[in-house]
Amino acid sequence: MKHARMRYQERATYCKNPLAKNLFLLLDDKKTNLALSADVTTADALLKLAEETGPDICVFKTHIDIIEDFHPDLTHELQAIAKKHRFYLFEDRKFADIGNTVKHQYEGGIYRIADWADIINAHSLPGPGIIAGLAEAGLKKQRGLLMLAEMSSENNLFNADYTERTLRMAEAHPEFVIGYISQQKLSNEPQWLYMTPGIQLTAGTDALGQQYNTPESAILEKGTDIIIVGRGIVKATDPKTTAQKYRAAGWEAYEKALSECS
Ligand code: 5BU
Repeated sequence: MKHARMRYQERATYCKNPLAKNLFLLLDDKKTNLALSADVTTADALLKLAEETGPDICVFKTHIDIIEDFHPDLTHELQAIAKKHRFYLFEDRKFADIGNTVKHQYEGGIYRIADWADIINAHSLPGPGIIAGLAEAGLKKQRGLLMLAEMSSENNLFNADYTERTLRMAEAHPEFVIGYISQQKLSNEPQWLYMTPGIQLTAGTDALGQQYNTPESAILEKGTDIIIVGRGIVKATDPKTTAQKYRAAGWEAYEKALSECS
């Protein structure tokens, strides 16, 4: 099914969260809807990827707890690269506890995620307290939260009712929730951003249940906004050139979606 399409910059006018607004504007300005999932395990590899792919991405997604030689300077350096190449930092932490605990996990510990990650994500499973807890730490720093509404892995336990209830929970916090991690567009309200993992240039699976769709399938057919690509780029012989290919595929799908409904 094709979805009526509005330009990202027009969507920005509907956002109640300042970061969401700026991110939508950046997409059209920089002409990229590619997020890199930087799943590497050393600080040097992480910084190298950020430098190499920075000019071609809108979001740099981390799993900061897989970095073997983490040091607080790393996040400062990442922030400097993000500023230079104009992309946002997204820590894919998938918070999933009570409000009080997630607030500590977000602000404190070794990683101090709230100090450097523009975007974080959370499961709705614990109920709305998780959003309230994260918002207490994130709102004052102008951060944004994505709720996990669907996952890409096969035989996951998400279902239509859970997704629907996740949407209701998010809709009650438009000042902090900026959108969803999902496999498809889920609402007709233009303010919500959809970021989609499980993307490669060829559809397929990995050996551990990951399921891949193409950029065109996500952006054009399923109506999502940003493609998240990990191994498709990170494991390529030339990540920079490969990122450019994904960028072109994602952008072409967006332009095609716009032209099909104009
Ligand atoms: P890949 O190498 O492109 O398969 O990496 C996908 C990334 O997205 C990886 O960091 C996952 O943790 C993340 N991910 C996912 O694959 N599927 C999901 O539903 C969610 C996150 Br939520």
